[in-house]
Amino acid sequence: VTFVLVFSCDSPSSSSSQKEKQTKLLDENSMITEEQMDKLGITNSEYLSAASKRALNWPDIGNEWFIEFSGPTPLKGDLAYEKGVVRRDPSAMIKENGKYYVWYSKSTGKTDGFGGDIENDKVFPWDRCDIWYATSEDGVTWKEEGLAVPRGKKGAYDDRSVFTVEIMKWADKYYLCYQTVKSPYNVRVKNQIGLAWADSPDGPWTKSKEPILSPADNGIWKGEEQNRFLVEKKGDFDSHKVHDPCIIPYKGKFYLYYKGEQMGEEITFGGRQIRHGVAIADNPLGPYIKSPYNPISNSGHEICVWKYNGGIASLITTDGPEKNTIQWSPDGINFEIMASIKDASHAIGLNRSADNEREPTEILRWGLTHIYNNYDEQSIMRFTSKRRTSHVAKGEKAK
Ligand code: AAL
Repeated sequence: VTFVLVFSCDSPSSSSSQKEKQTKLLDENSMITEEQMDKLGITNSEYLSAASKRALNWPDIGNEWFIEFSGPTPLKGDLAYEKGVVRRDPSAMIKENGKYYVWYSKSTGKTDGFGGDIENDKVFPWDRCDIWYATSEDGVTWKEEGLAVPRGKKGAYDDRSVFTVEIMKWADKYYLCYQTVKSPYNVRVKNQIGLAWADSPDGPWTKSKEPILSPADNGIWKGEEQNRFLVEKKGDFDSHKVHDPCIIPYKGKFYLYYKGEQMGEEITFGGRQIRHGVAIADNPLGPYIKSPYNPISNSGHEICVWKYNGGIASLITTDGPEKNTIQWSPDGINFEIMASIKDASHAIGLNRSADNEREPTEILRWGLTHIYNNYDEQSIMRFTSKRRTSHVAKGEKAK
């Protein structure tokens, strides 16, 4: 429902206070009801603030998607904090052989940044990573099982780092999709997405010879300086980076959700220009064709998507004007805000063994996340979340 408001301006000289008084609702269909006024706490329908006008346009949704996160709390066993080690960006967990499995980026050593010898330094905590995996019976105490997917040989598209991995199980096969970077890792480097597959979650993994997704090539850098903010033309939302891939089998196809970073990224009123896109394939191995509807979000950071009620839900965190929302789309493309939340966990590894359809956010009841112990060390942690339907003080009864 769109509320159309008319300001009848009798003469160009009408004062703004007169105009406010003349605010009227256009037609019966968009009349404000007593009930709406009462629910939204609007004092006088003839004096609608900009905020009240926006509130009147809010969709009529309940609190079914509204949740609060708790944690993060440390994991035990091999995934507890380890000195000098980066373990980050956990994949979703799948339950196989009576155990949870998780894959993640692992590297060691301090992070040097971009100021030094790029060829030999470690520019980011996620530089010089390989993909490792661990298992757990209870999701709290983990055993690191070993290396799953290593970086490629010198000259390969993934020779510098393989990281930020996701798992998909489909037709008794396992697929890992992940970010790849080729050396040298300078600030203008474009990364890609790789894929590996196996008949068992314990591998061995076969890597795709070519990347399955690359950034759009329609941006133009300005000059030769290694500066990602200098552009002649920015290009598509994913002209610089394709990050955080996650493949969901959906409607007989494979939807690869990813985060895009744009050449010449700016800080806007919502923060960094980070958006999500989707590329769709008929086969898990690809080819993945980017949707012409991209970008499909105007905000977000790490991809966190799950199936619910015939559609796809998405947790949008960190960047952009719609950060800290949970969104849902009936078709995997057209997302609407279902809840505005606070303090969501980052880089979530969802529990894919959860009963998704039990309620919209069932899959978020617990899962994995990561924290920065410091810029050189990161560890995987655990979060929980719960629905929140009332706000009561100690000793007070909910309705
Ligand atoms: C994360 C993710 C990607 C980025 C870096 C490692 O939060 O968005 O994985 O490349 O940071």
